[in-house]
Amino acid sequence: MHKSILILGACGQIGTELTFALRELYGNDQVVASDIREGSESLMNSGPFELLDATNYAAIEDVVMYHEIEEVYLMAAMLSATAEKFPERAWNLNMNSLFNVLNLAKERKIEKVFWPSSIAVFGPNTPKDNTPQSTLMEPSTVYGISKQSGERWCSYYYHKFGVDVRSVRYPGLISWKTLPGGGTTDYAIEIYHEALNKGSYTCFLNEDAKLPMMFMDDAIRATIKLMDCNSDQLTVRSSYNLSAMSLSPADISASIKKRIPDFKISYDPDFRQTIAETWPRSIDDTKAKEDWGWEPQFNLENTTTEMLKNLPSQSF
Ligand code: AKB
Repeated sequence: MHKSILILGACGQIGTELTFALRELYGNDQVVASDIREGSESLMNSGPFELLDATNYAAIEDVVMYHEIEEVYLMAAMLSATAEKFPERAWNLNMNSLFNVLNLAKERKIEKVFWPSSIAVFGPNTPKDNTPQSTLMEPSTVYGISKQSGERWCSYYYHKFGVDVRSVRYPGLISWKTLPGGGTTDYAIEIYHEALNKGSYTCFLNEDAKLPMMFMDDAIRATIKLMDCNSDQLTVRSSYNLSAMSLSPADISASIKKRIPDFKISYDPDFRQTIAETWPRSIDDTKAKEDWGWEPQFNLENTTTEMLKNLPSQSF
């Protein structure tokens, strides 16, 4: 099927894998990767790439027009831990980039938008277990506030201007191809790296800090599936809850120990523990299942197998 796609933030943790997956599906030349910096050699060499600042409307518009783009995936964002250090920069990046793509769609220069939300939209007063799709949301982090505002704007642009914007609330994502940067759930990747490289890991969250998590392959599949379905299947235009597993550092450590018995973990929680305490432990994603047939494929055991099998071949 012919489809021309632009990915903003293509060199990040999700953007990299999404670019590869979409290029595999629609052809290398159909998927334009873009970022404010260059990415890995394999990403840069596998198809068109544009150096692009997602906060610059005119620059995005130029690229959209030049490549005759129909769909935009906006993956550029500042994540939870970094955003606490640079609140205004985080707000500017996370909100202005979203307005840019929503306005391009409103002006009918593009047809469809994907924008990622996060479990960070929930806050300390949200029910923590099996968190419903619609519930009390009072995010207490800079990142969470930007994501919740973003959800409201997506819904507004859909209802007011007919903009076809689609979104999921990603849990923490575990991946081996690209390192994450600046998130509260990054420990779940660092732990595998250090298990292989050092045999031990000091975790910045408490051992029992349970959070919703997902293997990257599932997240990419969910993203593409949501973007592929008919618009009239979708009843949620803010963002869909999405769930796969609920994990604490102790759970991941136990799973690693089954394969690396000498692995040792210690705990030295920092400010990210405070962030984690405001997020849900588990998520109810019934709506995503009902509306567009979402079903995860990875649990902790096959995630650990994939991570320990693939990480040694990766050089960062
Ligand atoms: C983060 O930890 O900030 C992200 C997220 C859950 O959105 N991984």
